[in-house]
Amino acid sequence: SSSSQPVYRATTTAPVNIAVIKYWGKRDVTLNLPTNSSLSVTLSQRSLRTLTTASCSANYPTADTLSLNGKPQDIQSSKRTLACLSNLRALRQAIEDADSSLSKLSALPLRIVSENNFPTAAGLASSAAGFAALVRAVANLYQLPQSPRDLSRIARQGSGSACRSLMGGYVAWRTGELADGSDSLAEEVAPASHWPEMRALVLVVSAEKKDVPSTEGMQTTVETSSLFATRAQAVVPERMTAIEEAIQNRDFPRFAEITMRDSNTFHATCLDSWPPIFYMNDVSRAAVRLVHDINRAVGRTVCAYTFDAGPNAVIYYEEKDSALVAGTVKAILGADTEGWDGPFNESVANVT
Ligand code: 2P0
Repeated sequence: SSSSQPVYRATTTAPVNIAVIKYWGKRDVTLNLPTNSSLSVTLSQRSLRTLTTASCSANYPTADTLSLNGKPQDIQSSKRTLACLSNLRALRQAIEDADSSLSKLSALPLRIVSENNFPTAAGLASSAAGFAALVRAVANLYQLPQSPRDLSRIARQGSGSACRSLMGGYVAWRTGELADGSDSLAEEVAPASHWPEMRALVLVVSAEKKDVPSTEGMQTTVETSSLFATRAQAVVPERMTAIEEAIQNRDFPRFAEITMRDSNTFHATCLDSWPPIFYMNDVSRAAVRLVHDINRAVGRTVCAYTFDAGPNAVIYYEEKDSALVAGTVKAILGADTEGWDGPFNESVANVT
């Protein structure tokens, strides 16, 4: 009977990444090709990660299924999920064609079960960890030989920022030049071990769903902002080179200034969109002022803020300044945590 068929299974986790040079704008919407390169820091998975199990079996109903945090998702209407799965199946099919001793997993329905340990779509990069985990889990299930770099090309089609969550440490997503997107992929600039003192404090200002989803927001910006083209073409390329140098040299003040300036430029293009897009709120702006106040009071740059498509702040600092930075942020903004000092790079605090 069909219930006697085997179930093949693989489980994995994927981290959140927080960009210091922001991805904002697509030159190709279907393939998720960006208008500019971006660079992020991968978080440790201590407090923010997606856990995903992929399985396949002849016992399963014929359609692939996906559940997120216990809720079934309609993957047939998600072109991006379908694109990831069909790419992965094609790679499995190719190794099955080359080796007839392999089980024909590519012919079996998939069941994907995914869980985030943080609020979904609150500007906490849930789609990045989510698609990275989905691609990694199915690639493991299929025992694909592809490298993280190759898999990043697939994850990118799920969500742009997901390509950067397939690697640890400091990761660049190169915009690429080819129309088919084959050269638009992630690459590790430096492993986490290169700069183990780096810390990220995630300030959860609001865990609610964001006003304007990223895909929609970036399209509005591309179509209506006059600042946008300058940022993408003239500003970001120089910042990519400069921040990669700062990372290689573990030059925190330089890393911090570029990070803060690029967050500000990204939010300026949002404000310059028509109608304008507001992601930061009063609490976000209080965090910006506080970071500048701390740096001025100390007389050197010890912390940097960055904001994604939502009001939550991420504050980067080095472990040696943990008491100063996380301690002051906690005292002033009323955040409910302390700076983390351990082998992990991230901590999360509520400041609502
Ligand atoms: C980033 N963000 O670099 C930027 C900064 C938000 C602000 O990548 O449409 O969810 O799925 O490719 O990756 C959020 O956009 O967008 C994002 P899609 P994604 O992290």
